[in-house]
Amino acid sequence: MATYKWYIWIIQLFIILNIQALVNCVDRGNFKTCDQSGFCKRHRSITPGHSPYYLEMSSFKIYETSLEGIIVNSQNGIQLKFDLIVLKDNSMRFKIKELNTIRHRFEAREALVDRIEESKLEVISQDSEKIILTFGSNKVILNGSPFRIDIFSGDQLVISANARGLMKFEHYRPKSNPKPTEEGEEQNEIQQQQPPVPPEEEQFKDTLWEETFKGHTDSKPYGPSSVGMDFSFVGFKHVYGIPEHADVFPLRTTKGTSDPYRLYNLDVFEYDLNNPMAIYGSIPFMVAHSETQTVGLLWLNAAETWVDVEASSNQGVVSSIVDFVKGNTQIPQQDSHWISESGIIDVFFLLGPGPKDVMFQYAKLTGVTPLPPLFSLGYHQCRWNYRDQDDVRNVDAGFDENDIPYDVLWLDLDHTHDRKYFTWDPYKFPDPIAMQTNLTAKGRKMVTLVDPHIKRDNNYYIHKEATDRGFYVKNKENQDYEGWCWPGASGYLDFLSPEVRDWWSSKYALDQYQGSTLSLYTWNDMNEPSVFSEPEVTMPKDCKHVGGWEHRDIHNMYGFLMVMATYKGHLMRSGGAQRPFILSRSVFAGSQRYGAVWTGDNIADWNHLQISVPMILSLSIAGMSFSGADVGGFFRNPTPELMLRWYQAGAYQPFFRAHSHHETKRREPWLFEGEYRTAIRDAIRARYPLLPLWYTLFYENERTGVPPMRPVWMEFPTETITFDMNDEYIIGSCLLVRPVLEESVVNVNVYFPGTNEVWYDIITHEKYDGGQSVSVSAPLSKIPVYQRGGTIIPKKGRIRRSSSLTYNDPYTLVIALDKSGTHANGTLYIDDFNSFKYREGNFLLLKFSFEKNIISSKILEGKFKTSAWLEKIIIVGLEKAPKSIILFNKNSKTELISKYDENQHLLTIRKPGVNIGEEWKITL
Ligand code: NBV
Repeated sequence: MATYKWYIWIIQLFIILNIQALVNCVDRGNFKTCDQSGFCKRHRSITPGHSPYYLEMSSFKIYETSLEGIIVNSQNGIQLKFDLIVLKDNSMRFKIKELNTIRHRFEAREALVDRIEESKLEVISQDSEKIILTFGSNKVILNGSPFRIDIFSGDQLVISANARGLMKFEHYRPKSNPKPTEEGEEQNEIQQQQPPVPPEEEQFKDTLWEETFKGHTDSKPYGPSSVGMDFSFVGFKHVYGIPEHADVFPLRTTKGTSDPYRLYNLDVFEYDLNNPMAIYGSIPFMVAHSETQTVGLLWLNAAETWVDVEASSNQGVVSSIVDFVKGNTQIPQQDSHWISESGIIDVFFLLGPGPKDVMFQYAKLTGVTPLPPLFSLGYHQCRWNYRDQDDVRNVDAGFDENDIPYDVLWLDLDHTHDRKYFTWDPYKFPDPIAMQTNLTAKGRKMVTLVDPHIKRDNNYYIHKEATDRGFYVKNKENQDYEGWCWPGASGYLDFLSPEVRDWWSSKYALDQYQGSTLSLYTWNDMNEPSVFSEPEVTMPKDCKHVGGWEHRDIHNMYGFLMVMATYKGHLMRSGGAQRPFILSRSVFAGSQRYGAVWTGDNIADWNHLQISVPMILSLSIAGMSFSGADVGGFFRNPTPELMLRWYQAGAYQPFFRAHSHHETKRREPWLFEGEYRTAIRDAIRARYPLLPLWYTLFYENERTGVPPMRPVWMEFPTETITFDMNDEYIIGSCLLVRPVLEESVVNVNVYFPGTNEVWYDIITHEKYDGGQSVSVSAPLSKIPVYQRGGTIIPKKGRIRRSSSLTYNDPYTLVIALDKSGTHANGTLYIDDFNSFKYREGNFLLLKFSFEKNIISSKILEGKFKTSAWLEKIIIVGLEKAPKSIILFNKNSKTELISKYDENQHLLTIRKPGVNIGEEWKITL
């Protein structure tokens, strides 16, 4: 205890001095390498090709949608239960856990949606060597000895499990010299049933039952419990995903070159770039993509996980199978090796075949981002911290004075009374309701920060209730765990407990959270969880959660569970009437069901701006479709040029929020000089006309799982040139974005995908043929964004103070004609922008098309009354001016006025004047 106090004192000093703002980058030595992590080292040292695991072929039972059997470890005789389940939508799952165990293993069920539909399988042959089964057009070969699973999409082998024989399942076992535990667990009895520690683990025995890192000892009362397996993606040169890492989009080879990618939610501020270190979120989902096939793999495990990736040389074990099947030696392959500290082996294979199919399949398992309220797609203004109500009033007024729209003002940590969440500093924020009302009068909202660490102050109602009701995570001695965070000594709520989650949800009720209104939304920060006083700045793994689970088992889900409860709290406080908006720093598979994520404490430098694009893409393809990075960079002061370029990039990314550390210079958008100030203002304003597009895309995302911000290959799956891209992406299927991410650059290379496509600059309407790279001019005022020919984008031309004030504003349709100049189509989704009534059919999904000189609008689905009308249609790429333009609607016929620009091939049809919710037709 004495050492602990001393340590805390040092930490306090560290905070007071704010050392983090002075150092240049993260101190890597504070975070474990694979070598310093016993289980990672044990798995990584396995020699490929000698798997001791075999399937007990006589053990198999086959059911309609699943089969089960036994896997045996020939080295120690340990038996494992194997379940294979075929799922609807071209997917399949298998699970492996101990058959007889002395301790249950955690399964991350909460990450999945409630009901996962299964589908029929057919066993086509079974003998003493293998079982062959099919589902849909897929085939699976279960190889008996050694245990291996080969999965074919059609005739093509796409994934092979344990082909390299790296599977390892560390069964629970008693200590050879068991120390009595405080609960007096049944270890002695168990000891008699269990075999001794296998000889191959001898060399690692020092880290099996205890591990020390930086002077902190993990007591590991249950000993080694890790699981691991290899998966080869056959026929693939590219794999993506497993966020969150500050790295490029296509995953690199780690084997032999660096540590594996680490998935362990950690508070790593000022993170280093281009490396596999863990940061705030962990989504164990990988996507492999080639010109002909896309597949996905979800490794459902909430414990610390490491993933090795290796582009295979074709000499591996799998190549022999491929050669056999294909008669081909030149098939590329990406090998991956997944290693988790505890839990079961629970793997989902998503067989595409296309990238959007994989997104849909992943959504079927882990859910989707529910359609966000419109305001949350607008611009967000944040700073650590807006000091007091006057500050808030001035910042808010600054937007109006400078004619800049914004939707949400954010209050960080210091709005609270002594860092007690759900309270307000009585001096700085004496009247929070009036402050929020001032914002809502302009349609704006507010967000406050609520962290998971609770100040241990007996006069604080949250702490008192949490203590009295036993709601805190316990330490290894079964006492309330105490860690050090912003408020000083803190307790950490046990969000694994449904009872704690319900209680937490209730705290967001308007009568509980004093000073809150329905326009106040929530930011859950520090929920990895971050604990300043502990190794790796997080909770010790031997802490205990409800049900006897160790923190080790659930670590990567802690933030997910917190946000789950916050989301429910927001739903409840409005009686289910309003859509919640929650931002979380820590994420896990399935977090998308509860809100948005941002990439944490980045730095105001060009490299961090560059990495934000692949980081957001990685999150996007792993379900977190509502993601963004702190615009401007959190730490340090951006140059005006960097600030501007970051605003320009952020305006075309899903979550658009500027944020900064309290020690940086104030940087509200109007605080920059001259052309920077104008261009920053223009960048924020550029977001607003496109909100109808973003909103429509998020609606589609809720239905299909396809993210609004997409890698170019998701739209152009066969264009190999796009597979390595880190600086270009597509919004929906229609807007190609190549933000300027480099200093002093006034030209950028844009690759225009699709040999049969044309692209139009959204400002100049200049036309570019697809299938080529072009150096385009990008002076400070320019954001290189291009509309794809053949698409129709709905916009709203009037920029008001916030998006809520534009609900009934008129629309403009921008029709960019395809290469033949004859076709285009697009969709628009409309509802009340804030409630869940759309789920009862109160919405409109419209389809616009341009076919051979007829423009039309059709209601695809839904019913909704809007007073918004269509004020303009712009047609880009029209070869000549039409002789007449006639509108047909509701039995009437009207000639419309237009203007044709010969140089730009641009036709503007003025005031069609129809209600946007009606069906109509215009002939040219
Ligand atoms: O609450 C203060 C900050 C917050 O502004 C930032 O966005 C979070 O990522 N928070 C981290 C805690 C401290 C950062 C040094």
